[in-house]
Amino acid sequence: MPTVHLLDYVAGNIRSLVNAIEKCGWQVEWIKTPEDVEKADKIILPGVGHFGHCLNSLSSAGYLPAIQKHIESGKPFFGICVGLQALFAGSEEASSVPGLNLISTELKRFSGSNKDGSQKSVPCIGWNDASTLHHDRDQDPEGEGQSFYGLNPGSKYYYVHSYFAPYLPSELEEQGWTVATATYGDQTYVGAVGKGNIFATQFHPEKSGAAGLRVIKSFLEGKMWSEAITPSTSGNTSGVKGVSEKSTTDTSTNGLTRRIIACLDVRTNDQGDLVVTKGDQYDVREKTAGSEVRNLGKPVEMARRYYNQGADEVTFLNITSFRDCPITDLPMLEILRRTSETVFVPLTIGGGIRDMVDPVTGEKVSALDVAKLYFGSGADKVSIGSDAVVAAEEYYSSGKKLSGMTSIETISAAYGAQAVVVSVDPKKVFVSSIEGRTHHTVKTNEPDSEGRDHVWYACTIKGGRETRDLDVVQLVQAVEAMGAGEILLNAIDRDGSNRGYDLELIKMVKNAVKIPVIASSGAGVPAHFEEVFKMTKVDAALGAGMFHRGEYTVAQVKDHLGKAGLLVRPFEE
Ligand code: 1PR
Repeated sequence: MPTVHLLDYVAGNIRSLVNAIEKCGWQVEWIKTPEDVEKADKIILPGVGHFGHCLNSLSSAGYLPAIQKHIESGKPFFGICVGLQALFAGSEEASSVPGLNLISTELKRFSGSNKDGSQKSVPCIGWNDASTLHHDRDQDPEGEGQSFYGLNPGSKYYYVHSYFAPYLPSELEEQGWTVATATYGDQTYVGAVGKGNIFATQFHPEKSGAAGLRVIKSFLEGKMWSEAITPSTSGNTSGVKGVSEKSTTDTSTNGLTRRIIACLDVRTNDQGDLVVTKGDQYDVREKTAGSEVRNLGKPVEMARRYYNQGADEVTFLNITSFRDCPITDLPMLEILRRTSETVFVPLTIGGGIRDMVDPVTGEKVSALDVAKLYFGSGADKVSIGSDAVVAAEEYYSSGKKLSGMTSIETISAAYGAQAVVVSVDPKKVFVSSIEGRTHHTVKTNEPDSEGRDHVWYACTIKGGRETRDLDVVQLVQAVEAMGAGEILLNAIDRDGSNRGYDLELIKMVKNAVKIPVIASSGAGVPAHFEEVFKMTKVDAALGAGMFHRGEYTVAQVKDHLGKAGLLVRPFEE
């Protein structure tokens, strides 16, 4: 097998990149010292998290001059995400830290609002283009009707970032660069860029399904230009093919596709096997004699099935994680390792991300160490539930002081906000009026049997087993301040009900934060996804039971959305 060298200098969360490279028929060798850079032929520099942290780590370990030399010698270089940003002069994220300055532009932070006053979530998380090719044909006659490193105009790629390299027309082309752009709201930026032996993408090709694997393969095989291809789409072709034409009417997404997430609640059943289960209002036991844990299938197989149906992300929640277990036996590690071998879209893992004491060794293990294990096994994001509620309570009782020690803060500082999801399990509390309420309370269109027509949403911990005196708005605002990058918004009253999402809850939370919000709980038919996207400004929608029970596929949901004029990612093989 041919070899490519990978420089994993800080984060260690690049298992899926290794898997993607291996899927393309190459093997990975690690760069462990700057001297290794000299010996390498092709280098990939993945980057994650904070620009300053990445560049400083590279610099203090002596890698920057080695990379510079590698590039100057004409050997192939591929930078991914912060690996692309490293090519630029610097970034607003850390203004005193210089980049490699191969491109003199400074990276900027996305603004949360567009010039027309419409809003956009930051970080930008989702699928976008890298297709509009800008290329100076006088300098380099190639490129006419050709694909640049396998990039395809019909394809979508997975981006997750708060900072971007602004695209300034013709500036880069005049210097011989070829640029593929993406647009988020009113800001057009560099999605991919290349010149000679250098290539870099802001998006994550290893997380961009078949479209991304094509890009990695093109780099590995040294195919800067190749015949443009019409990607083969299958399974969910009908609606999805029609989507691109209709999608022009879907203008409220800031350019991203409507993100559909398949969620697998996982726990050990009474026989000791890890199974995918699904509750009704979080009760996962059958209503028959024996009240067994509902067993809907095997986690790895099901994740693969949803990937093949076109799911844009897969989330695993270990729902009995409040029980301590030895760190080396964390049940989801193996599931992640195996899933990330064949599933090339983002994987989130939730359950048990908190400081803990190993029940066998008695050793203290920090939330960051737990998260590290998951990232090292193939997770892209970790989702924090109970621990976030406790941290938010402490945040308010200390007069909104950040301790810097919470799981959210420590993981966000090391891996970036985009890697930290907070999973919220709110429960409705009915009250007669807004008067005298200290909690964020709204009027509801669905009063309870006693006619009370106002509600607030109480946060719960331990999978809904304990209700706290903290409302959902307080929680999401606190975790946003701590550095969470996304909210996974469940609703215990809707969970497993097939009645559709709780739109009142979603609107309330969306209005309270700038970070992306994922709607969850209640999806029973594809029209519920259409409803939540059309009636709220939610960033993504998650489904579980309707997929697990085989009532609908992810592809059918996307077909439905496409026919309803909403922009979805075409599934490619
Ligand atoms: O508190 O950090 O250890 O995390 C525990 C995680 O496990 C939390 O994210 C919590 O939401 C989840 N959890 C705990 N108990 C349950 C349970 O069901 N008994 N599941 C549970 C939460 C909710 C959704 C579900 C949607 C969609 N599951 O993820 O998939 O409601 O369902 P639907 O489409 O079928 O309606 P920690």
